Amino acid sequence: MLKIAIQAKGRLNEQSIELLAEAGIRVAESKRKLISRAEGFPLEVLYLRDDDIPQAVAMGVADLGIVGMNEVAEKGFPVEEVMRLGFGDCRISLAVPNTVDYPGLAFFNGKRVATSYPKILSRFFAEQGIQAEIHTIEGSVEIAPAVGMADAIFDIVSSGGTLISNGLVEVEKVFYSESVLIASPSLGDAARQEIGQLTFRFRSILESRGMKYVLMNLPKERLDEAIRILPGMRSPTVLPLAQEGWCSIHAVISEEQLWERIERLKAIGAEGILVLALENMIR
Ligand code: PRT
Ligand code: ZN
Repeated sequence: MLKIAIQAKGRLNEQSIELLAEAGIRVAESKRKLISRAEGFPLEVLYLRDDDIPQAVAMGVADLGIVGMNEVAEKGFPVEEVMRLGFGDCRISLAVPNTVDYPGLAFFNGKRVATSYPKILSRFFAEQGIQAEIHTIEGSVEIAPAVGMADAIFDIVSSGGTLISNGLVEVEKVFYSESVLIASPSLGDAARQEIGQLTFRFRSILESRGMKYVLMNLPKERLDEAIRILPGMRSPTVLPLAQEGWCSIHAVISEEQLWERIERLKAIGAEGILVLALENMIR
């Protein structure tokens, strides 16, 4: 049976459990548990701190893990990135006090930079030929400049609100991250096959996000024009209507395209347009 490590509590915990649930896999919420058996798939769930997940997977304590790319890159353990999971988006950026007149990367030469991501930062500085002092601190990195511990910080940013409320400005976006599914590199064929079943479910879920199922009635003579407007998995589904000269068209459209396409379809005579949520799209 596969073992998957997820974050016990924190930003990725809920969405990891939600993704599993959408894939038909029910797991206990962590609350003081270390390990639990899932329902709906042969899977054991290990609840860990996110910092420990890359190592647990590299050592084979867990076969799989759900964790931020930032942790994978910082820890540097040998794990396979199986797929990106589309949540936990953030970036790791360099930020300086808003009183600094920032001249570009050269600013960091000889400066003290506080971070919880020293490896990613030192790699970046080495590539850019910058010589700075990196101070590793865990937590509350954003207050380091105000208390005189550092001249700048290198930290996770998502909305940017934390930087602003600490009088800091984001000046270099260095590393983009989202949650990923990682796998132990030493897995056998049987485990890989089970992982394939799991990732098939995850891919279907991710692909159907942001998609809508659209149905409408249309005069048959405008069908060719409608097919050119509508994308589809292969092509739109066309069904006859009882009323002579009319048909019904069904198609899947992304949310970004939805309104523009609907306006064009209305313009060629589409009526009774229904837009439905799409639960899952299995290719
Ligand atoms: O206890 P454990 O070690 O498991 O959790 P943790 O406290 O180390 O991590 P946690 O739960 O805070 O974050 C887990 C993962 O979520 C991170 O490793 C990232 O991959 C991802 N993530 C996404 C974030 C953010 N967005 C984020 N905004 N992690 C942290 N933040 C912090 C950021 O540092 C800032 O201080 O949230 C604060 C608010 O950000 P703004 O820019 O929205 O204000
Ligand atoms: Zn952590």
